[in-house]
Amino acid sequence: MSELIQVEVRDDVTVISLTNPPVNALSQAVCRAVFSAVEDAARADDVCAIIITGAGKTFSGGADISEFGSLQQSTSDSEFPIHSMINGIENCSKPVIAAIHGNALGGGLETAIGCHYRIAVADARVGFPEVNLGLIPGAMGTQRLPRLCGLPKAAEICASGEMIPARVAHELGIIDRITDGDLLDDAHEYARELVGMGDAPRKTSEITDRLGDIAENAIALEQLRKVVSKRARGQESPFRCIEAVEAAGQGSFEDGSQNEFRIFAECLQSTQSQGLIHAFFGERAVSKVPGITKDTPRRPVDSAAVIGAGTMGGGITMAYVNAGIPVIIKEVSQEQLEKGIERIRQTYGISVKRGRMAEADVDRKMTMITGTTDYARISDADIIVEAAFEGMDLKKQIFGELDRIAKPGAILASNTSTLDIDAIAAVTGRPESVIGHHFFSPANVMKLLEMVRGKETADDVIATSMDLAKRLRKVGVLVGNCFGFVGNRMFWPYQREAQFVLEEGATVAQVDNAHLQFGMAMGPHAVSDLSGIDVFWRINQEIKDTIPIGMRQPLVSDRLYELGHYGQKIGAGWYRYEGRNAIPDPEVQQLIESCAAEAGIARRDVSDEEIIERTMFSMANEGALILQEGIAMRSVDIDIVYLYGYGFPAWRGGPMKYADTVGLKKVYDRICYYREAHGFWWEPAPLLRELAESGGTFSGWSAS
Ligand code: T1G
Repeated sequence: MSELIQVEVRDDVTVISLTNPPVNALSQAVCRAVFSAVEDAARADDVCAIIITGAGKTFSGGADISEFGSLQQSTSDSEFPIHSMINGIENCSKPVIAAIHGNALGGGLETAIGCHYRIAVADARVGFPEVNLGLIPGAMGTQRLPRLCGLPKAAEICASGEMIPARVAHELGIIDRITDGDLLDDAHEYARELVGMGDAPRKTSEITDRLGDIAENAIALEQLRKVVSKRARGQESPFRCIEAVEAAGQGSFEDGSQNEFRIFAECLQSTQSQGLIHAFFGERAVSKVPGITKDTPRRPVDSAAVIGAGTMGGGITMAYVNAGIPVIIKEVSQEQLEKGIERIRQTYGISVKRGRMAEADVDRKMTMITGTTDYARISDADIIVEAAFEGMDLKKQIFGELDRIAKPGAILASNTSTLDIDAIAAVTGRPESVIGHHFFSPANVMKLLEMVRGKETADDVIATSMDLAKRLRKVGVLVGNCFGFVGNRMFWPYQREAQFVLEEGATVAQVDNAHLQFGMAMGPHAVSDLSGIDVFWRINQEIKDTIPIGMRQPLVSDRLYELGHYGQKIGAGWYRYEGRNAIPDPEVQQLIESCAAEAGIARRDVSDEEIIERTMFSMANEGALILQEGIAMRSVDIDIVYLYGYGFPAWRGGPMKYADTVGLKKVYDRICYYREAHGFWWEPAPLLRELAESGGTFSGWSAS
């Protein structure tokens, strides 16, 4: 008996339990062990049926993703033990039943539908999330699933990667039975019934009456492709899923399986899959902070206070309340307080209108929010999050007050997006309790929470903050203290170059469209209009004294500010707005050209390729400086900041992973070219030069 599975015979039924914690990943070794256990049971005279289940909290989270690097060179499915295991299960002469709790995902679901029958507890979930890794189900899932739930539905499940509740899966025909009792007892009962019926085990691969009509399927799949196109942003795997599933209705199971394996192998070797797998492990890696362990003390967070009921304060309040933590909001006036709380209620109301929440839920959450204009009322909060106007003087004044009233041990967090957390901490007598919690707007939706450690921030405050990110269902990334921290510090060169290329000849729409084609959620100028040109202007005022005299600065955004073009919120910025519809503005184009003429900048055609190089390589160069300064611990921390805070396409892995994919030698050479052409801003980071010369990568580099 291997330690990867447990096998026991109970009432002449062999029970095979996957015991590969934490998610019973189907490693090659697990697959081989299951295969031989099924063969043993098939030969055993005293065994009449087999149950396959998962030990611990789940059935199986799928094939072991960490093994894919070694599998990328595989060219035939015979090298994939998961195929042999599933085919061995299906070809077993005795009934094999999957008993599912927790999740049956990816290869886990493929194993379950390779079994002859499936029983699940009501709160189990099934799904094919391979698409989120840039893959498709690669163990005949695209061929068996349509045989259970019909081809269009199977394609939708594969292309979306969504988890399906067991009861829905039961209605679709993917699961045969739902139990509210003991899963294994009921699975045994099911086995006895099946054996008693005496029928040959039902092979999923031989079911054909659910595959439907080719022509009708083609129409449904064409519609699905249109839906997928709207959200794919350049990702290919959803379309490859549809391609593989469509083949299930056009030929034999064997042909469809061979076709699936071909597509799977192509996806496995794609840079998109490498980027998405990097993102998958990266999202989990960032929660691992050197020096912070499960034994590091934590501080309690059972109540919170938020300073400021504006857009950010309201969003932060909702994030806490959604996690079940009550909030007192402190504002300067009753009017501002009431306005802010009403905005929260209205935001919840939108979710009710969209069917995402019930009115009763809104009422319950609103009872968890109280307000005050008196600092004394928030003195007992476990954590106080300052979300006031982005100005250092005001933040210092607030933290001076917080230091005076907050109870001992309270965590004092600032939502500052760029300012010096050490300067803020220095106005208190408890700098060890001060930390940056930089939320991204809208704070109740965006998953990124940039945690900014000051030089005196205590380990228990960091540990508590990283745990709190998970409670708030955010991705917490710990970063160091510098202007703009990681996200916004890299966003400056990105925005700067996006403006310089306008002065040199590109149009606003061309720059934004080039970025949409790259896979960004929004172009840089649309982002500027959304965040507010006035917001960027104010932050620029904070840093303009730090920029050496004579350095080239963007010319147009300040002029837009002076003209009152603050962006989407006033209907005019880089674009004119009809509602949320952005329309290129000839007057802005005129302004760009006149600014360039005044500065003596010769206009020329600027290619999309140059636009992307200018913004992406300048960001990667800044990221290299951030790494060598220790502001980010690993390049993957930077990548995750950009995936979850800035709409960077996950299938590119993040700005540092993208640079690795391009090749650091090429990135370095192009930066040297732009240095010659455009001057100081393009000084190559020493770390980038070092890695380019040594053939290294950002993801392979570590500070130690
Ligand atoms: N392989 C390897 N490690 C995995 C894993 C997997 N499939 N799933 C999770 N882990 C690790 C994870 O990195 C973390 O490690 C720990 O387990 C706990 O994960 C042939 C090709 C299952 C819903 O895409 O969605 O099957 O950080 O924190 O919140 O067709 O994990 O502790 O060191 O996420 O309880 C398809 C991926 C694979 C599912 C559980 N399956 N996993 O969530 O735990 S490809 C997936 C998840 C495949 C076949 C194809 C979630 C979860 P560490 P966690 P969780």
